[in-house]
Amino acid sequence: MSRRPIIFVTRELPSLAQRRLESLASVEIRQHNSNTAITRPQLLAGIKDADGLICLLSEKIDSELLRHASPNLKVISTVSVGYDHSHGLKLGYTPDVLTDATADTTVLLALMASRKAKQGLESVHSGTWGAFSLSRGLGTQFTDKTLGIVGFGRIGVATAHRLMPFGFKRVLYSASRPHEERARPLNAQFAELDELLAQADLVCVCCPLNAKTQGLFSMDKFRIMKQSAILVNTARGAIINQEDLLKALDQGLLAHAALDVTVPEPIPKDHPLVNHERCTILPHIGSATEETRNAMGNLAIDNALAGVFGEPLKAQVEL
Ligand code: 8YV
Repeated sequence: MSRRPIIFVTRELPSLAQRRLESLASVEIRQHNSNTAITRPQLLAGIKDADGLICLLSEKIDSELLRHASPNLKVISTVSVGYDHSHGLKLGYTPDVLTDATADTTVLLALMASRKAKQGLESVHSGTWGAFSLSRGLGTQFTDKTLGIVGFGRIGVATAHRLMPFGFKRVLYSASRPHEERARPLNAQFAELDELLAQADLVCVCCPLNAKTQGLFSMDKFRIMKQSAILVNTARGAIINQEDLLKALDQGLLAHAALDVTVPEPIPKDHPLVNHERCTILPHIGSATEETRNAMGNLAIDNALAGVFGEPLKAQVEL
């Protein structure tokens, strides 16, 4: 190629990664430099003559969009571990670097739910804290309970390692197949999902969204869960049927749902789940630390550079 390859970037990257991006000499960077979401026409215009694309998961790259892309477009580099994009081109993603931050967020939500942090925070903010009570606002603890991990990949395993020191007596995991090596240090047992749901006191959803997991948590699953169980989802909103979740919470089929991911995102502030006293929602902050977002940005840059120069990507989605 006689000219420098063009990489189109749909968003400003975290500061360190952004600085690196701006210092690249071997490629021409074109960037949608606003912190607001890129519109579809802007995205179409951006990829018209690009050789590589760095984008977010929320900017769904579908086949219609790819038809408008430059014939030179060689690589899509998503700044996410999730890759529910259209395939057909080399697709880079950012696994591993966000495992710790996402597992940390799962622990955060599990503790918030078990210790009724939402209620506590609301009482502080509304001035209804009141006199000290030995019996009000009591949560539960994890000592001697059963932990259930749904999806035993990097994030599921890291979550189990973080949670076991809280005193769980055992950990069950469900996955498409047993993972004996990953399970051994945790003494974790493989279980069918229904068996896991019947026994777990804390259920952490750590599986990818795909045709099998879309709407996986619906009424039939909530009916199996313990009424005292806590459900945490840091994976994808669409894995849970939210209408069913609302009904299940109203009917007391589970104790609390703590979600970092919802459908849609952002979830409207008047959505019944937002205002439900037994539902805690965070605004998709799973990977939102300085360290992790910079590492994701850097890995996305590495993937894009490798793609435009015809080299193997550091982290390529294998389909
Ligand atoms: C991203 C995520 O920050 O990596 C993922 O799959 O959900 C988050 O870590 C977000 O999707 C931005 O692309």
